[in-house]
Amino acid sequence: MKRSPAAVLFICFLLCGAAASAQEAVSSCKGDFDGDGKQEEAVLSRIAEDGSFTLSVGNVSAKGKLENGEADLVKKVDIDSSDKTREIAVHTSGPSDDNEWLFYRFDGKSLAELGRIFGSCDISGNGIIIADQWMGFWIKKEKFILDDTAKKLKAVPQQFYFVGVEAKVKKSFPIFRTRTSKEVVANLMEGSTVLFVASDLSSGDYGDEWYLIRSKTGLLGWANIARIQEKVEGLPWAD
Ligand SMILES: [Ca+2]
Ligand SMILES: [Ca+2]
Repeated sequence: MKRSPAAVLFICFLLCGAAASAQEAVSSCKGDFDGDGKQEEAVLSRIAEDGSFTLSVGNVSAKGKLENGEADLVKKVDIDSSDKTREIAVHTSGPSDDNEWLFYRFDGKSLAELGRIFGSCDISGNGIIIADQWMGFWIKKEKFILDDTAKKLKAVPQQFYFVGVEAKVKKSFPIFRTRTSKEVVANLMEGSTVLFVASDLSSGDYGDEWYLIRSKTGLLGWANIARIQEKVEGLPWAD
C-alpha cells in the first residue's frame, strides 16, 4: 500500500506524540549524587499507570516499578551525611495517600536500587531511616539501615511494635499472660479505658495480630485482634 507524504508525516506525528507522552518527565531534582563535586540532574519519567517509571541521571537510566501507583516525585535525600554520596528517592502517594518510596544510589556509571519503603520516611542523615507505617488504627515505626557493602536498605525488625492508642471496653473480655497460654490475667471492665501498648505481628497474617493491653488497674495481658474488634470501641480505624 502506498501512502501519501502527508499521511506518512501524520503517522510520524502520532507515533512521536505517543512516545513523548509515554516518556513525559514528571519530576526532576539536582544534586551531586555521586559525590564527585559536580551536579547531576535526576529526571523521573512516568511510563504507565501501574507504577512503572524510568529514572535518568546524566546518561544513565534505570527502570523501576512502584507497587502503590503512578510515580509522582523524585527527590534528593542524604541517608548518611558522613559520606559524600546523596541518594535518590522515587515516590508515589498511591490511591489513598499510601506513601511508597524506592531508593537509588548513583555512582557515576550506574544506578543501584537500594530498596523499597512504605510509609512516611524520617531521614536525618545518620544512616538510618525510620518509617511511619499505618496499621489500620495505629502507626508502626519500622527502622531501616543502609548496608553500604550490599548497597541495600535493610529492615531492623522488632519483636513487638509500640502502639500507644487508647480505647474503651464495650464488653468485658479476658487478657492473657502470654499469647499461647489461656492463663487469664484480668477481665477488662466494661466501660473502662484501656491502653494498647504493643503489637505482635510475628504471625505475618493480617487478622491474627496480638496486642498487649494495659487494664485500667495497670495490669498487662494479651488479646487477639478478632476479639478486640468485637469488644472494643473508639479505636481510630482508617484505611
Ligand atoms: Ca556528581
Ligand atoms: Ca551521604
